[in-house]
Amino acid sequence: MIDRTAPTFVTGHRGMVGSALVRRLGAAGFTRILAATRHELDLRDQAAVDRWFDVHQPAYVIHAAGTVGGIHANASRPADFLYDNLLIHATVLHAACRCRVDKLLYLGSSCIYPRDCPQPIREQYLLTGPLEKTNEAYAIAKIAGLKSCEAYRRQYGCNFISAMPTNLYGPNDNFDLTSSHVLPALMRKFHDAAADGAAEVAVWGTGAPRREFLHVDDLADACLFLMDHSDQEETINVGAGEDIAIADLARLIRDVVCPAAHIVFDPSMPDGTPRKLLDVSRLHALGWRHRIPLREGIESAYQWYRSQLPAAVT
Ligand code: GFB
Repeated sequence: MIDRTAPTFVTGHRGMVGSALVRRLGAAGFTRILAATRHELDLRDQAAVDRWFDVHQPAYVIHAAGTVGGIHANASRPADFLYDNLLIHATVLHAACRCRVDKLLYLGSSCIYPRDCPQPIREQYLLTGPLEKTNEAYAIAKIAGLKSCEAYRRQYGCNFISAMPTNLYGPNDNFDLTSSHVLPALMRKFHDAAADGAAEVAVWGTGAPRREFLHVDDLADACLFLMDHSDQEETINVGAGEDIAIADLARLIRDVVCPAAHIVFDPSMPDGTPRKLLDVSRLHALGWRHRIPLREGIESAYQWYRSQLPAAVT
């Protein structure tokens, strides 16, 4: 187990993943969780990141920061996604190596795997085929980060490990309809439909693509588990092990949020990858499994969403 009293830096602590990590580490008794807002530290600035590491001397780093978004944000802002993420991963890994941190966990994304992978997707399928076009830029930056972890291990002996989470959801998700992922977007659309008395909710694409969803609290738990129990170079998929068609996800969210709404599909919007189900047998073999079933997770995420709204619109 890693030392609960050692300084532990969570990058991106205001985001959905970073904030879940801070909650999880706090519950596990970590006494020195380090964090920096975007305003305090621009992770794209190597000199600033080096200075920050010199001053704070983290023993551990969980690297959850990044410029992220759903299919539309990825497809419309590829330069930002590539630039920000290439830099953010490069600066943090380089500073962590320079400061000789004891261990770093790098978080990737299931979109790093080839678009038309056999399913479920095993870790060894990385770089065996072309990427999905809608998120190619983001995926390339994420692959560069993953390969950097391997390179720092080989050249400098750094204990950098990595995990590849599936699509995530939960508290502190992004609910902006142009930049969010599907689950928070649909939650908001159905909520707004209930509030406005609207009969129809538009679901992008055909509804046929399949996605796997993991509650972010499960991901945070898996991250702590890997920090405690894995030192291996090979990346590890983190998922729930089952997927669902977007049309069925829409029905599930409708049932929780606004059962009266009618779903209409908008085929002018992209479907993206047809299917993205991770093979999680490597993680299961280490002894970790997710706990939060999808419907229960959606119900609790919806409660959280409502708790954030002004009283008049909940
Ligand atoms: O979650 P999502 O934006 O990202 O979309 P990806 C998943 C599927 O849901 C796509 C459909 O087929 C969307 O067309 N969808 C239906 C919607 N209605 C909506 C809606 O209202 N909003 C959104 N956003 N989607 C992202 C990647 O891919 O997943 C990233 O772009 C990253 O790089 C992330 O990997 C986890 O699963 O397609």
